[in-house]
Amino acid sequence: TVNIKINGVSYEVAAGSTILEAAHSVGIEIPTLCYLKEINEIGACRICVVEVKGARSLVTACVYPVNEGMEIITNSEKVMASRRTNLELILSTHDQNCLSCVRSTDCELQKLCRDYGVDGHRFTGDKEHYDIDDSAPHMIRDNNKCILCRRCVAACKANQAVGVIGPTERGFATHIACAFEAPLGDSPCVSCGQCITVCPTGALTEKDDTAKVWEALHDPSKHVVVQPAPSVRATLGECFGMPVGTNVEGKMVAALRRLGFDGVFDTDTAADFTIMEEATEFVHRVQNGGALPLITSCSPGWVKFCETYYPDMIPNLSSCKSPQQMFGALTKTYYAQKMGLDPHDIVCVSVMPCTAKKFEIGRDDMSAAGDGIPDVDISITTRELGRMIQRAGIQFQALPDEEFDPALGESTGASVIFGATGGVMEAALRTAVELVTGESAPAVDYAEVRGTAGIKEATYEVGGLKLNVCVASGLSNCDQVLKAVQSGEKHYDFIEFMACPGGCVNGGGQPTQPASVRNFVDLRGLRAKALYAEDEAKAIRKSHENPLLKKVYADYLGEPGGEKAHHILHTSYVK
Ligand code: HC1
Repeated sequence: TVNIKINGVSYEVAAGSTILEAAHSVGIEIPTLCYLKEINEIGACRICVVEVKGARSLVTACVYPVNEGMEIITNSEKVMASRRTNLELILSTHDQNCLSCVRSTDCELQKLCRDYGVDGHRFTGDKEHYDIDDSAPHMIRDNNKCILCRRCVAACKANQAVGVIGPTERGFATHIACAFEAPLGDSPCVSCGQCITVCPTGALTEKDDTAKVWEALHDPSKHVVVQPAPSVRATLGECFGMPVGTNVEGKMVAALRRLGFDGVFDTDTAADFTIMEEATEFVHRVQNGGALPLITSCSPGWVKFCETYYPDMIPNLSSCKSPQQMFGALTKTYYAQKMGLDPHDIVCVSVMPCTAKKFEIGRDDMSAAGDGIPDVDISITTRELGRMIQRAGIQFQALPDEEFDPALGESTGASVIFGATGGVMEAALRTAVELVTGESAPAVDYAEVRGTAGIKEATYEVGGLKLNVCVASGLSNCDQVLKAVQSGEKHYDFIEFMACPGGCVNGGGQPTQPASVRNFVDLRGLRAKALYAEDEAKAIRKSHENPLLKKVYADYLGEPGGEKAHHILHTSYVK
């Protein structure tokens, strides 16, 4: 530790910490805009400036380390005036159409301007005008609201190893763009949306598909069903100010029912089918010499990454559709038949923590019912559902807890942990072990693949077989694992990859949290904890024991991995 003074008060703080971290540790918050811990430590926006006794000018707290005896002033007149001027300059080129901006009230620039009493009147003059880029299937870039913090650039390159955006031109004309000003939709972007979750303003947003959902709900000729993803129950409460890591499953169901959906179902149900099919596929490949390692295919950002950057690994991808798509496929086939509905009249809406799911619903080979009928019609993010509930005037926190409709709403503990990194692997192992041994295994916990580490490895003995497994989340970690596999340095039998760091709990469609929270709170860990708690509380924790799943296979699909199951629940990939 080192001894320092902040605003005249003495503190003992961790050696090696930055002024920002040291101040936070003693309860003093210093505002930031560009800083994102570990990936964007560039000290560029100069909102976090503070005075340090003896220093020649104001220093940036986000990157400046503390030293023994340092005296820091965080709120002097000079500091406040500097922050205010910087904000005024940023605002002078910012589109101030805040009233209907989707980030109004959770915009980090808006909050700072309010805190510092800054309006857009001091510096006026030229403004660049940028066309809105809506070419990608999942998001919109509005550079008129960009403040050049480069957080999106860092998320895309450092976390995701994709790097399709960067600063272009110089000085006043600087803006964030793809190479050669190509539209995002023409770039090798994988639609993960990590750039959106770190954007402090409304410059990057998901494509809002809520109007399509309202239209379907208002159309009496349509039977509209909804499926929220496993992780949405662990995050939706944040849209209504509830603490990070609150499981709001019951209130979410109640809200969906009050929005008017005809069937309130659960993607978790389909996740159990995914495990049944994927574990069957894995055991088949192990016993019959298929392509190994088998790699999971439920994260569409990862699938697109594989198709774009590692086409040689396509044979290793599981042919299973993701739970989102399996759910839609079952809705338009099994459920339509059971209910006597024409699949043309069913609208399947998914609520996902993910922006790549908007891209996934439009992929080829995603029509189990044929005749061009999509498995899933509309995919909205957790944030969009939050806005729908708000617009409908539903008092979320006051809702009672309700249960999913039974027709496609029964699930196990294995399925709910899909939403956290390692969850799909653990769920698959619970089933694969019993498929291999033919016996009921008493253990359901695979602790080695849990936790928020970017890369996890484990070896398990299963019925005389030694299985090496690996779990990675965040595409730069997936990239690292793939390089090791391709070079022969690592040998795995089964790999779980999730595009977003931490898995779906930290997906690109999840509620935005300001950097002041992101930098200091373990969002992924807290959200994942809510899912593991639900798993532990469930009476049935193995996918193959789901009674509804057994019934659907017996009455409709036939054998797991069989011909009909393959037709409805599996897909193919493109190079
Ligand atoms: Fe996910 Fe999945 S877990 S991909 O992370 O396999 O998005 O939550 O819905 O489809 O079930 C996301 C989450 C989600 C699918 C499942």
